Amino acid sequence: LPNAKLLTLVIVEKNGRLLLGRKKRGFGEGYYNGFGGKVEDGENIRESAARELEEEALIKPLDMNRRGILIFHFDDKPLPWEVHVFHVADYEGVPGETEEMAPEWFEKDDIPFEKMWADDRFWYPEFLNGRKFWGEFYFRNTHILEHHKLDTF
Ligand code: 6U4
Ligand code: NA
Ligand code: NA
Repeated sequence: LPNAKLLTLVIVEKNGRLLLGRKKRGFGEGYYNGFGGKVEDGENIRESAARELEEEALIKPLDMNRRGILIFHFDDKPLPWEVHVFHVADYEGVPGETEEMAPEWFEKDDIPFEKMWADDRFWYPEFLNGRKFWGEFYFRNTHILEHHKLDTF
């Protein structure tokens, strides 16, 4: 997507559970989410995703598969966000709390959607089924999801 802000989102799935982080500060504070952030100048998307996982959860991915792209349109932000979603099945290290995130494991049938971004309940099921997806979500006042479309491959 031209003129979009590039971000990453990494979700670790190991031993049948998902590792999510409760965001302690900044955008999405208080929400559970995967790990990730803005792609910086001079980085490619994949290395940026790995860097964010290391910075925010203190673990290094041993494999990383891109599963989807999410486009977020906000009526109160100038540019749409293009979020590249990665699946990690194995890692090095021990997940730990950082200034930004408090990691927690969740059973796949117990994901805390009520404390997550409104789009998540739509695409997590596809993610968990191993499907590739492309979604576009339109938010009002940052948080209210007005409408969306979601394609799977
Ligand atoms: P800095 O400024 O460095 O603290 P940075 O870590 O680069 O920030 P951040 O944490 O603001 O970026 O990135 C936002 C994170 O939230 C990214 O991983 C993408 C994710 N995200 C944003 N909107 C989302 C949404 N609607 N649903 C979702 N994840 C979203 O599941
Ligand atoms: Na971040
Ligand atoms: Na960042």
